[in-house]
Amino acid sequence: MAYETLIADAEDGVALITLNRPDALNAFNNQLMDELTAALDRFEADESVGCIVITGSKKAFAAGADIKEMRELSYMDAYYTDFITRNWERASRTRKPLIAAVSGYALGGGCELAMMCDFILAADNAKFGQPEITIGVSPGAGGTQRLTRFVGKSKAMEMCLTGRMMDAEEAERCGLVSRIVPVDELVDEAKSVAKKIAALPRATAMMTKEMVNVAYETPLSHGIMFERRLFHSLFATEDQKEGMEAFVEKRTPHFNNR
Ligand code: DAK
Repeated sequence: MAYETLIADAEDGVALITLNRPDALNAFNNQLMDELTAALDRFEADESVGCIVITGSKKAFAAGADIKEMRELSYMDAYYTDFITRNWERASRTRKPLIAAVSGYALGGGCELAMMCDFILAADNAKFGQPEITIGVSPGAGGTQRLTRFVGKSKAMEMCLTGRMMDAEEAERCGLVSRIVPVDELVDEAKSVAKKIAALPRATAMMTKEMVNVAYETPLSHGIMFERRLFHSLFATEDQKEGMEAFVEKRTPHFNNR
């Protein structure tokens, strides 16, 4: 598929999706969401890919949903067309590890998309925010829920109620991002982390991701039980045998993703 709003490539086990609507600071219109969905579908199906990175430009990861596209919508339009709901949760349903490499603005839907990824690497110029209230709406793609789980009620409430942006340092301090990287090194660093993940046993990575995600969705006791069951099942994989044998034999493991 030829893309017009993003660039998608894969090499060395890593897929890189670069959002590319520079004139609108990568704001999400229907076309971009369709193309992002298609790219994620494609890389999930591509056996050579073990990890996916989503990034934007230096100035903007994404400035949110396209305000120009949605400003005329009526309530009835939004409700009956299930406005931009159709493919919005696609990123959060990705089974392979998915990293957001964020430089510049990640606002509204941009912040929400980053939070749907498994973790966020932030450039030192990154700015996160849920400014929807300043244009008369609320976060609509999970921002009130995910931001609260990431940073706690007080900060999430302040950000959603005021639209204030937080910089990369504050985002790292409060656990929204895993770490900060100089802006010029962000994409290379994200690719290198992704390459490391892609070289590890695929099923183990996918199941580990499921386990961590379950921690967000269920009471702790259910999450622990879910983790236990999937942990047991990993003893059915060839890579578990290889990994542990290699450890005991003091050699490098050769995983085959089985
Ligand atoms: N939409 C459309 N165009 C945008 C845009 C946006 N979100 N953000 C920026 N642009 C455009 C600007 O209009 C401008 O275009 P021209 O005027 O040159 O034609 C160009 O990008 C450059 O922007 P600025 O001139 O404003 O650049 P500055 O450096 O001065 O400011 C800024 C950068 C990021 C601070 C500013 O552009 C800004 O505040 N942008 C809007 C941020 C925002 O309010 N975002 C939240 C949008 S609401 C849902 C799923 C998702 C959503 C809701 C529901 N469901 C699944 C139900 C999401 C909603 C949202 O994200």
